[in-house]
Amino acid sequence: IELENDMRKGLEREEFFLEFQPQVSLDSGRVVGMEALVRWNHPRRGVLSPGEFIPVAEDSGLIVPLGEWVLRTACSYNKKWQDDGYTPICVSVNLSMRQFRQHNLADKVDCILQEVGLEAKYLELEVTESMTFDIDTAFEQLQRLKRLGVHISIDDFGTGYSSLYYLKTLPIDRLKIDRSFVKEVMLDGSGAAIVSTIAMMAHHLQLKVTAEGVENEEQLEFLKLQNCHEGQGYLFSKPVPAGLFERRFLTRI
Ligand code: G
Ligand code: G
Ligand code: MN
Ligand code: NA
Repeated sequence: IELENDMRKGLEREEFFLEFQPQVSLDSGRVVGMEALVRWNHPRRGVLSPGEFIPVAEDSGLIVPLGEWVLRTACSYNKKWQDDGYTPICVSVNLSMRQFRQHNLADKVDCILQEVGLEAKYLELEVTESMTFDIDTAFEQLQRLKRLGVHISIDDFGTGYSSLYYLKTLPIDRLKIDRSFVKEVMLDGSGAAIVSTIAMMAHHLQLKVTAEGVENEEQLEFLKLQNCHEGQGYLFSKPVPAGLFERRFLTRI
């Protein structure tokens, strides 16, 4: 409850900020995207990570205004960087279950894109498998978002429940292989088998594949051999504040 009240004030006082983690094309080595990750500079506790406050935000419903703030802010940075002459890249934003259940989500996303002036193709929304459990509702919601022109990815793929039927039916663009599988690719048979199977399946379904949690060169080489399109992880960079992301990863046209 205390954290909930702090969060309400924190939203007004602009205590939240974003970090960005680069998403790298495994073909070219270029940064082709970035994931926006929210942090909270709490006045007494210091910087909190999402694991420490997203659950509270979910339970209290504050995730809705916070999620809108994240979307608007992530889109604003992306638009500003385009206006400043950097090569355009796509920004990925995580959606929470509560946001995904809102009937007017697509309208809100559309409003934010209009307001900010960002083309929809430069925004990707990340949902988890658990959000697609009710397939009819998920289909409708994703369809509304797709009609705007934004991309959709399934985050932490492989850790939840998605039947192959879901993957075939839902209008999604990308699978992000959960980092727990990537971590194990060089250790034993199963991590490698799971990653290569997901990558192959994604290719057949014409979905893009991103490997999460890429931490070393051995993993990177394996992922390239499996034709993963993109990688994200500490090997390239941890999530960094906007200014540092701009200096380190954005390139001129
Ligand atoms: O940021 P970190 O690197 O600690 O991320 C931890 C978790 O928090 C991840 O699972 C990520 O998906 C989630 N997360 C980060 N930012 C957001 C956000 O803006 N909204 C939601 N719903 N989850 C987020
Ligand atoms: O669940 P989601 O994928 O949205 O969350 C991203 C989370 O993964 C963040 O907490 C981020 O800090 C973390 N992360 C990003 N790259 C790596 C990595 O290479 N290794 C590990 N262990 N965590 C990572
Ligand atoms: Mn994510
Ligand atoms: Na993930």
